[in-house]
Amino acid sequence: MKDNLEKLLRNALSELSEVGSEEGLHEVRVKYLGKKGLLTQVMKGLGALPAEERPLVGQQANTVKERIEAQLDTVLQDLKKSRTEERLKSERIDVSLPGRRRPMGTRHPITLVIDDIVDIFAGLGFQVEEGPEIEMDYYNFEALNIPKDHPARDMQDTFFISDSVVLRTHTSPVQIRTMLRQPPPVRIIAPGTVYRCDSDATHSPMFHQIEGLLVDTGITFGDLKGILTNFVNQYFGSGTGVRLRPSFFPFTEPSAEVDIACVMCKGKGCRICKNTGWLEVLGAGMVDPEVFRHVSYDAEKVSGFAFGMGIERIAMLRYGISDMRLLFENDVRFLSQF
Ligand code: 2NM
Repeated sequence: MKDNLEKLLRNALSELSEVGSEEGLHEVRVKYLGKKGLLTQVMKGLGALPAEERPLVGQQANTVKERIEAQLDTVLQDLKKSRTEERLKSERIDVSLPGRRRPMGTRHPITLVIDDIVDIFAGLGFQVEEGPEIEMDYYNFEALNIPKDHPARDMQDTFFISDSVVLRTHTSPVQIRTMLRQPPPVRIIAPGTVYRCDSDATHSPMFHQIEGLLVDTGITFGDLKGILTNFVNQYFGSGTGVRLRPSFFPFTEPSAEVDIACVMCKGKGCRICKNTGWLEVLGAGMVDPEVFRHVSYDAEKVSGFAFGMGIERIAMLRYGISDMRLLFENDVRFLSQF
């Protein structure tokens, strides 16, 4: 019996020394200490021994059980330790690695056009002015000689906030506010967002304009033509053809529409210019004396010209964008190309 127990202990320890996993450890525990385990069976059989042998063998069996249990625990701790070490090795965080860089953003094509145009006019002595997008009816219409019954005020074109407050339909109220604030001379450019109740493939209810205003003594239509020709040559390339056609705006007299030779076909005629060879890019004119009266400028002493252009159309021409809606969807795959 004594030899039997010694052999059992040796076997158990030798099996434990080869265990490589917690499952394997569990198997050994069941094999020796389980309900039908080898040691359990020995202990159950103690009763059959002669009474004088029982205490010694019983004590020996207990010692064997304790040794096996202790070794089971040691092996378990070793397994846990090596598993932790492996995790620490494979999951090590190198805090000295550089961080992931976020991709650099790009300016929106509308912003690019505004910035470039503002730079050109800044070079011609114009100052940038801004004003509110929610505007008084008075500054948006009345002071600009757009009377109450004018079609531009129609519910179909204007977003009304109340009877007397609108979303500005152009940036002209910035010019009015500037003239009310300061005496002539004035030489300003007003870029910004404007709103019209109009939405289809070629109209967005929110779009962008740049308007300009120059007021001083002795300003003529020749100055208007000179400044705008200079701008067109800087922005669209020197030698770009420019032509003025008579037009009408309530706030200028005389008024003109400014065309440039088609940037795609250089005037030969193509799809972009609808075979005319020309593209309309600006509206302009000499400020109407009625506008000066509203801002208390003396139309006998000063004169001036003003102009305006839509940014979306210029951005499309400049960057060859075929669908205006791309400018408003803000798809990064589109925007990152600029
Ligand atoms: C345009 C065309 C012509 C314009 C006029 C004024 C003001 F305030 F001085 F009267 N601001 N902008 C103007 C003139 C705008 O846009 C097509």
